[in-house]
Amino acid sequence: MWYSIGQKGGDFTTFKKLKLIHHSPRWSAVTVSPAFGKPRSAHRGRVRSQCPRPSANLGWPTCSGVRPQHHWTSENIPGFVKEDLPPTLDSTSLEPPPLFDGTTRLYIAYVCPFAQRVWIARNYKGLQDEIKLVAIDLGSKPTWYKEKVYRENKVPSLEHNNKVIGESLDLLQYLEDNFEGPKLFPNDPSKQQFAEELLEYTNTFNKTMFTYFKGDPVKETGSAFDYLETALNKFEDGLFFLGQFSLVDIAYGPFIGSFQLIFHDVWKYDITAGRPKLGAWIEEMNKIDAYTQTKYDRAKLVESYKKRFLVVPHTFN
Ligand SMILES: N[C@@H](CCC(=O)N[C@@H](CS)C(=O)NCC(=O)O)C(=O)O
Repeated sequence: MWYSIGQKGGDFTTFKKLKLIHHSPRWSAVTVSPAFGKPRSAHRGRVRSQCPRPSANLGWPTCSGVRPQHHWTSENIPGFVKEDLPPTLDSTSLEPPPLFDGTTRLYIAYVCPFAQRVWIARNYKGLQDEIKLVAIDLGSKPTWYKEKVYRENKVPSLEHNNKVIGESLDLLQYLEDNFEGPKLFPNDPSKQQFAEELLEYTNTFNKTMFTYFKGDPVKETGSAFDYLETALNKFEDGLFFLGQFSLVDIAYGPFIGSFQLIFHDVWKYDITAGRPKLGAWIEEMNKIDAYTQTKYDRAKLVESYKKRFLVVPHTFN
């Protein structure tokens, strides 16, 4: 029932896989670099304990079933420090990191919103020591990335348990299933259902934006932002899409954050005007260190979007 004809590629494909994760205990649909053997079930990774460590139990209900009302910020994580980010590796980097040496690595590009999704989840779950970042220059990739790490040659990808997997939405779920930390997917079935709807919409949302950047974006994208405004009205127990912070916020955060800047800088348009819920959501997101620490330099981001979407025809996915 998840294989609708006529919708292929991008995040929709990813979303179908996400559904499988939730409904099949034998799910094995993660993207695995063919260079490194047959796809294997994500659940064969490290077995997550039923009760995350107490200090991490600040997200979705886990053992207690009681939903905490706060999320991680630098104020409530003892000893929380800003991470020193690794340098970006480009084509002058001749050797990959020591692959499959037992280290878990998240390959990202600082400018990439898809990679940012997974990076945020890794930060929020407090996995900075457990998952090392490797930053790639998308404009001048090291040749070893495609040859030895991830044949798709895209970011993000995650090296874990002797395999490399990709697709940002799959990876959000993979972190949820295989690592400790605050839960990012709700237990409440009505929230789960809405989460699925919103995750499915991410692809449409992003495509709408990228398509109309070259037209009249303020006019043409209004309904997509209105969709989000309506969605943010659904649950009243918090300012996030499902009330409490979840992987839905992570899926949208990097994109909405970037679009807000681009609309402001290029078209002098405030995407939150007349959309109070969206404004409040952005404000709330900006209180979450796990997210703000992944934000790219504003001027460079705008420049990169202008180059990529406003001058030459694009292929983002
Ligand atoms: N559907 C993928 C999309 C990933 C993607 O398109 N990443 C871009 C960077 S933002 C990429 O690596 N593109 C290849 C390139 O630029 O050479 C996901 O959700 O992870």
